Amino acid sequence: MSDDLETLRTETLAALQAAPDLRAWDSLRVGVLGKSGALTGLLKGLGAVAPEARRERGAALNRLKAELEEAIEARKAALDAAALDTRLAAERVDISQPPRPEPQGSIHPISRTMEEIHAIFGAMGFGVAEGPDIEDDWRNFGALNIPGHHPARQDMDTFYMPGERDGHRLVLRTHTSPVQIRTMRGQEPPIRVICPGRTWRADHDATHSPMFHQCEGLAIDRNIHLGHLKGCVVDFLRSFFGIANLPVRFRSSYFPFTEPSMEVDIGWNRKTGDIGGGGDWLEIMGSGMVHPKVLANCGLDPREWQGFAFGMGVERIAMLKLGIPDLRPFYEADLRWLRHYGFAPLAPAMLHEGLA
Ligand code: 2NL
Repeated sequence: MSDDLETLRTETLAALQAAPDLRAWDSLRVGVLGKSGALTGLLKGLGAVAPEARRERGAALNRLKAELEEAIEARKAALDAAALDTRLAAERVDISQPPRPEPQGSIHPISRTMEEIHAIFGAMGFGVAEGPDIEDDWRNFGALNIPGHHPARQDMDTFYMPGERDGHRLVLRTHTSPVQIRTMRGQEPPIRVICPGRTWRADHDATHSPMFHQCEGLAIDRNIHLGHLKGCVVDFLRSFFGIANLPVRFRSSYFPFTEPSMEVDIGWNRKTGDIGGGGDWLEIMGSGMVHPKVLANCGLDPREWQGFAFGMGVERIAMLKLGIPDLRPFYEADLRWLRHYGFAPLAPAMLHEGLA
């Protein structure tokens, strides 16, 4: 190989090894193999070489070109690998690090309370029935034996909606009883359902909200009697409050849709607010045997079918169980209140926990 080719070879190989990065590598490549590169220039000058020396020099130039091309590609591969190593080292993830805490939502105490009611009655064999918030006044009042002159029907307590259905005025349901009317009219007994849901009354102060929640329950079968009602309600209350010997009292009362009707009281301490002992009584729910007229309104023969029903306010029993003093924050979406009174999303609903 002639001296000028040997020099080009040595210098290029040395410069390649010294090229610190892909930029330096690329300008070196262009300087040797590019359009006006050193080797390209020598190839172009071949024509001016004397014919007797041209063949040998041409062959030497081509060998040099092949060698340099290979060396240049090899250097690129080495630089690429080094760049990847640097990046991998810089971007390494330490999988032993604990995860960063993320804000987590919580279950609203109303939802949680309804889940607990569902879990307890579910274990007794009750299913869940739901219905629309907008009802007609026959399902909300008439079918339940609530007379037209009843104060609950007056405009001051009930939200009446524009329009009508089958000649009946539309209302926002004032209780979840219309769901039970739908259930009795829609399926054959035996029936065991609870009906949790949103209810509406034109009432707004510290202890009343125009929107609130109720859970009613209904069992219809042959030969259902007051003993079944008392057994289910006492078991429910003791399970819900987690107090095995919770005192429960049934006090005779009146509802148009049940006969006989009973208010249910639990033992508590009026001074401390503690549920359980204390010698005082607190009204907690209403109950009774479904009125024969209500059964007949649903197409059931009262001589064949009987049943019991009950109803409770979800906010009220949630406040008592959880020690929540004020009704209004339930609907204010205050994150501090929700974090304080909310429940972990994946915690299962309690089921007969705390019973001795
Ligand atoms: C209360 C009282 C009660 C019912 C609700 C009911 C439903 C049908 C037939 C008969 Cl379809 N009764 N529901 C019965 C007794 C009491 O609730 O104080 N609720 C907060």
